[in-house]
Amino acid sequence: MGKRVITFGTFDIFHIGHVNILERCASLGDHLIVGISSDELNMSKKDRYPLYKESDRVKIVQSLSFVDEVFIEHSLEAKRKYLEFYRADILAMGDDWKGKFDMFNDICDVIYFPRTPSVSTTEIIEIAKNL
Ligand code: C2G
Repeated sequence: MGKRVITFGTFDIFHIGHVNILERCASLGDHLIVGISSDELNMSKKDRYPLYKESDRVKIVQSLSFVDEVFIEHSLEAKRKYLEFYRADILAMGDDWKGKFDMFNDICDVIYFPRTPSVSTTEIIEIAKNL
C-alpha cells in the first residue's frame, strides 16, 4: 500500500529550500501531508510572528502539485496526535531537527534530509532589511 508521509514547518516567505524539502518528502511515498505552524505557534517558538499570515502560508503550500493535504499545527506537544490522526508511515524533516523526533520511531519511520544550503527565511529578512 502507498506510504503516507508527513512533515511540519512554518514555510514563511516561501523559498527554494522549502520546495526542495517538500519535493523530497513527496518522493518517499504517495501521499504528502504538511503541518503548517500557526501564527501563534510561531510566536511561541521563534518570538516573532511570521511575515506571511497562516492562511496565506497554507494557500501557498497547498498549491504545490506534490502536496496532497495541509493542516495548521497549533501545538508542538501534539505531534504524536497529529501522526496518529493522519496515519503517517513516515515523518520527514530537515536536519536542523536531527534527532529531535526520534521518539516517534515507535509509530513511524523518522527521516531527516540535509537542508538546502545558503537560503533561509531569517537570512532573507536580514538581506531585505539592509537593502
Ligand atoms: N528547510 C530546508 N532548507 C532550508 C530551509 C528550510 O530544508 N534552507 C526545511 C527545514 O529543515 C524544515 C522545513 O524546511 O524541515 C520548514 O522550515 P521552517 O519553515 O523553518 O520550519 P520550522 O519553523 O523549523 O518548523 O514542528 C516542527 C516545526 O514546526 C518546524
